[in-house]
Amino acid sequence: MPSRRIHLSSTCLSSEQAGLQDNHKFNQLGKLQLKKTKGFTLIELIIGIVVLSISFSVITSLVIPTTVQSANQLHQIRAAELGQTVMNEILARSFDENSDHVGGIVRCSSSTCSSAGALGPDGVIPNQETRENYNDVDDFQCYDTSNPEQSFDLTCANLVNWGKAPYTSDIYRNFRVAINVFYDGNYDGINDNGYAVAKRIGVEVRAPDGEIIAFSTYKVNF
Ligand SMILES: [Ca+2]
Ligand SMILES: [Ca+2]
Repeated sequence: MPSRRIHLSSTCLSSEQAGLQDNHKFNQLGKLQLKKTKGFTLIELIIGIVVLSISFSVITSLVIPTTVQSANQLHQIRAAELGQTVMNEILARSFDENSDHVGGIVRCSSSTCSSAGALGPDGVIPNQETRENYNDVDDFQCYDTSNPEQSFDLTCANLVNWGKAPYTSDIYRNFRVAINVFYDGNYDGINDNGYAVAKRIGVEVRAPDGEIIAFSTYKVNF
């Protein structure tokens, strides 16, 4: 009999303990639920901001250079178009002021062609040739050999307003052109400083971003 009493007492204690454990679990669950609904801590927010900042800086460093490259490529394409247009206009003219401008059957010689120092627009100001009546390739000479950068601002060859009249659109705004024509009989790109059978025509186009793209070709005295 005593052993049975003890057993009952033991059963009662277990029930109480079970109740306490249930209460403990309930409290823990409540704490968890509270934790879930209380939001981010300050440290979590700071970590999030840092991660976002790093992500944005990576994205920006990838996107911006691509945008700049696209702009550069657009400038290069338009500079090539402008350079080709200028070159075509120059090549449509005769080799020299003293060439036969009609048909080119008779060509000038070393004694009759313009001297190296006389290359450029012919005539004396105010009756000097202008772009509308240039008749030989070196009339377009517009280059300061002592200061090539200055060449882009020279007013000779009427090139300051290149891209405007007679061109109907102003699509080459802020593009500049410099033209250098000289005798170069052995095609080495070096000025012969005297008569030769060929003239080198150099056209440099400066894009709005400052990049200079150079073109060159030769007009031969046929
Ligand atoms: Ca001329
Ligand atoms: Ca000339």
